[in-house]
Amino acid sequence: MPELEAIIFDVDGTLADTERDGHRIAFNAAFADAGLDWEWSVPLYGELLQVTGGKERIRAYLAEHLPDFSPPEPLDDFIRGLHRRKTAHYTQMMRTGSIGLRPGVLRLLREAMDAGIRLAIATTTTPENVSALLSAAPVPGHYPALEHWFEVIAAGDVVPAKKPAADIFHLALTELDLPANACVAVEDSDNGVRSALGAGLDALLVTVSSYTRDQDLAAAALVVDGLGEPGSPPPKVLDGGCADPVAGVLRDAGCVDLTVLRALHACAFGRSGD
Ligand code: XBP
Ligand code: MG
Repeated sequence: MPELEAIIFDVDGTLADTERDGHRIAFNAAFADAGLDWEWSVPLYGELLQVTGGKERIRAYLAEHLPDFSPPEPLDDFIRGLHRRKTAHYTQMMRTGSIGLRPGVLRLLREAMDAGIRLAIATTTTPENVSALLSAAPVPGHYPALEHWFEVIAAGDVVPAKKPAADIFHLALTELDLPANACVAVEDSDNGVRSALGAGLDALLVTVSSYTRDQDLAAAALVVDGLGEPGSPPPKVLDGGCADPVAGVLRDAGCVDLTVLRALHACAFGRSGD
């Protein structure tokens, strides 16, 4: 069985809790720019998140909530234009650093990079959004900008089908030139779980986010409420097929670090765990 060689991260909800106070606000700002009185509230947006991808989400909203809406131009063009505005608002917000990385993310990325573990991203969001988030994240002086820590950034419309399809994780694996069993994936949502497992990424860690803590995520190898930080209360184990064997390692480590990810990897791919 291969050693752990790479970690593939989702972005929204995983690296940063961007949906409620980032994407949602940007969608509403784009609607206002277009003179539309649509307002995606916090609970409504939670329902709309079942459809991944911003353009797909607008289309699904229209079909479900405004079936009689008649766009001022062909629907595809209208949605594309709205979404372009949304991306402009979102990237502007991210550039001002309005949403930071989740606790423990920078620590874990740094530990992985220092240990020679390769880093990748597999996300539904638009590539500009990833760049804006990562380039605003503060990193220690001698490290390059966070964006450059990731060898592969697979994002947005580059695959035929977005999550929960497995395409974006397949693409990340192809670009890494690694088999799924040499990787750990980190996700936050049920759509992400289906996508990662569909690509054979059984060593799947889920860190639940504000919109996903009530979802059924039990198919993942380990579900926790965050990565945690040394000196803070350890993450709570919520679920997962490897929860029992890995919980002790997590307790000893006090936070999700490389020892925890290696134990998860060993459990998921059937080694005795060393
Ligand atoms: C994230 C998403 C994204 C963002 C919007 O899903 O669903 O669509 O909400 O991004 P995941 P765009 O975390 O599972 O990848 O508007 O740029 O499409
Ligand atoms: Mg996500």
